[in-house]
Amino acid sequence: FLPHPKTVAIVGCPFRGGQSREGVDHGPIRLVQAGLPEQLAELGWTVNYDGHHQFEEIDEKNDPPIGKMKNPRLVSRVCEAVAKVVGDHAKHGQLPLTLGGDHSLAMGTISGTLSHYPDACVIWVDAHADINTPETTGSGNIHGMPVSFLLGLGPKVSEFAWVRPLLQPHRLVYIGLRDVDAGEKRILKENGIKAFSMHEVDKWGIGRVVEMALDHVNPKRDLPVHLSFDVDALDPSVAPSTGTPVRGGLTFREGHYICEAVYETGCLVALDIMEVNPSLGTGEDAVKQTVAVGCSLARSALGETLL
Ligand code: B3U
Ligand code: MN
Ligand code: MN
Repeated sequence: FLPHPKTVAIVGCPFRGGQSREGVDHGPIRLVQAGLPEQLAELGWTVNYDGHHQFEEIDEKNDPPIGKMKNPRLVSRVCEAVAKVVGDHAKHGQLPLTLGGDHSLAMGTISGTLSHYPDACVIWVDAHADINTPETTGSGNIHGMPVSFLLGLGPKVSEFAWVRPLLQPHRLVYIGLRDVDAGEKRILKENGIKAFSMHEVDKWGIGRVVEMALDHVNPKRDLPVHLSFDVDALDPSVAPSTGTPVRGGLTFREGHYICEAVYETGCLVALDIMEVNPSLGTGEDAVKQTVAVGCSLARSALGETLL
């Protein structure tokens, strides 16, 4: 059985504690100001949006690193709260659309999805694998680690004990990778995790890649899908205003095709649009372009068609 939500619940998450650059906490407000709620209503969705999620503040001096992890208590508590909000929307039959904010938030959003749909699969669209453990991380930024927590890899960290490792490696697939750390490559191999890097996109084309990705995580197209889209998966010429742009990314159409094809399965139950940073990129045009792309990716995943 698969639910077919008619209501989208927008979860604005003005959060940047999973990385060090300022501005990504202003991503969600810009997406909303650009008219995303109205655009989704125009597509026929009932839109449940009552302002951004409010977070507890933890001062940096009260949140020293745990091992290499930066802002660990802040990230953990915010993600735990987001997991509850996303899980509650799912329980009420609504489709949570989380607007980031940095990608550490997906530790919360995917935990929330799995709390209600334990057999959900995850399509992670990103330039990065975000699968470092607290031991393999070079940067200490938790937005490079959420997947390892969801899979239960790496050492147990008591601050993150609330994260249930409910995601199984065969229920996860990546599209768009091109900046993966050596330790992450080892983790992907050791756990048999399927990933379509930009090499495979070039080789097979986006149509076959998405089909192969779905065949891997959802062969009968009967499992709920959580789509977690980091806008840095797109080429920096398409989405310049993001914290860690990497050249050689998805084109505008390739990014939208992924969203359209996932919508067509009828299996989508949750969506994240992450890492829009309106403080970055060269000028207001770059910001407007990135915000507009974030909105149109969301619309495509929620049923906007070209014809
Ligand atoms: N793998 C690096 C870089 C990175 C991950 N995610 C983003 N950047 N956005 C790290 O910090 O773990
Ligand atoms: Mn990411
Ligand atoms: Mn990324």
